Amino acid sequence: MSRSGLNTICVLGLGYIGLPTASLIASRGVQVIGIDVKQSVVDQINRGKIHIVEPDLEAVTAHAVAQGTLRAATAPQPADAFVIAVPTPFHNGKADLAFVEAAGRSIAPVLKKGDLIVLESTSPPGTTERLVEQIAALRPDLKVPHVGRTEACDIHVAYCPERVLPGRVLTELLENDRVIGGITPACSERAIELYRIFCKGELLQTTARTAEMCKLTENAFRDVNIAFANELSRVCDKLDINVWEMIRLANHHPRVKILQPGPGVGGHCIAVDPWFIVEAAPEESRLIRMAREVNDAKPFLVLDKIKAAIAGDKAAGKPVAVALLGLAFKPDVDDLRESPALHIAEAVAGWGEGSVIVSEPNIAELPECLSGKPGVRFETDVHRAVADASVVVMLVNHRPYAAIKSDELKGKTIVDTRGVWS
Ligand code: SAJ
Repeated sequence: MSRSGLNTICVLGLGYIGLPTASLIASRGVQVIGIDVKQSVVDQINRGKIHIVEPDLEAVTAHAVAQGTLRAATAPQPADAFVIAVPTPFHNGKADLAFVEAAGRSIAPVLKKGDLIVLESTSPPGTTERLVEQIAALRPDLKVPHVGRTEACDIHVAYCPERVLPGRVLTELLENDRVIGGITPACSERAIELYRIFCKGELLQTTARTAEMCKLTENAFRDVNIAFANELSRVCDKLDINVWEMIRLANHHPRVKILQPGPGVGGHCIAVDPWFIVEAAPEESRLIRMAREVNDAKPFLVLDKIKAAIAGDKAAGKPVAVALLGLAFKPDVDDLRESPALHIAEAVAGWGEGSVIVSEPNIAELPECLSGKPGVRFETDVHRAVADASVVVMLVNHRPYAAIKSDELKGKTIVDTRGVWS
């Protein structure tokens, strides 16, 4: 029995956030039911196995399943708290909240007086308030909370965004501070009791709307800062200045901390979340939109450089062979989602110019969009990839590429999008 009275927690959505959250709460001895619409995911978790790549997660999940505090199912069951961690994709300029709505519909029948609902999915401001309206319509017998009112309610509802970095999810779930935005202050306090079960960071209380905007702002902040670095790389190219050296020097100023230019911004968060702000307030978010555009344009600039390098080799009568180093969306992960490097590789493979040697140390085989393409070869030996190429393109500075010596690059045309050899 936990002191908070939160004895059974139902976590909806067992993906990159829901599964680690469910496993961590269960590891504290609290009963957790993880819900996922995919039967295969549910079966796998009930066997103590996981379907995503995240350091240490399988051990924590397996232990929780073995000690009987974590089990998975396909439909919500009565619980004291419901944590919604389902995807909120962005399609054609609009946030798609269908999964949040489906989660609301699925928990409504099992809700009882005293329950807590927490939304964690990245959402446009106002989504948690709409979730309350949905619950109120489906369960008129329950007194729901209202913004700005303080009377006692039958259920509590709050928004608490996740802010963990893929690859460090368990550590960051434990240690990061959390922003907890209740529909009312009483809702925030109830949600704080839930996060106290496993979170060592500060639990910062605010409104649901502010917490929703705060999550979007964190990722838009990073996007705008990366766009600044990417814009500087264009400016410096034009003015024949080494952007990496220039940024290194500028960062010696005590109040300047410029991020690193790259081939573009990937992943399923930073390249997406700023659009939620632009959708909600298009006239007022010019800088945020512009940053997205600057970052989205970056892969095309890299492609122009690769094209020029190939043309140079052809003019010199050399047979064309392009080595593309890295496909993931950032260093030392296997995640190819929204990866600018992958988009670049697909485009180069589509040109049909000589041979294309693709290296990605974190995956076992080429993704479908590249495998079997004429002239494309997957090369697991980093040194051979470089040796066989006339043009070497550094797309993702994975750790194994540090073994490439400058001698190996002699006589080759280099396109370095990460400043590794610049
Ligand atoms: N990138 C650059 N230059 C840089 C830093 C990053 O080009 O100087 C690129 C990366 O190569 C990558 C993209 O940006 O393509 C995003 O990578 P990231 O490491 O900045 O962030 P993510 O997407 O792995 O995780 C982010 C984090 N948000 C912030 O740092 C504000 C994480 O804390 C969030 O929890 C996560 O988004 C999320 O789920 O929203």
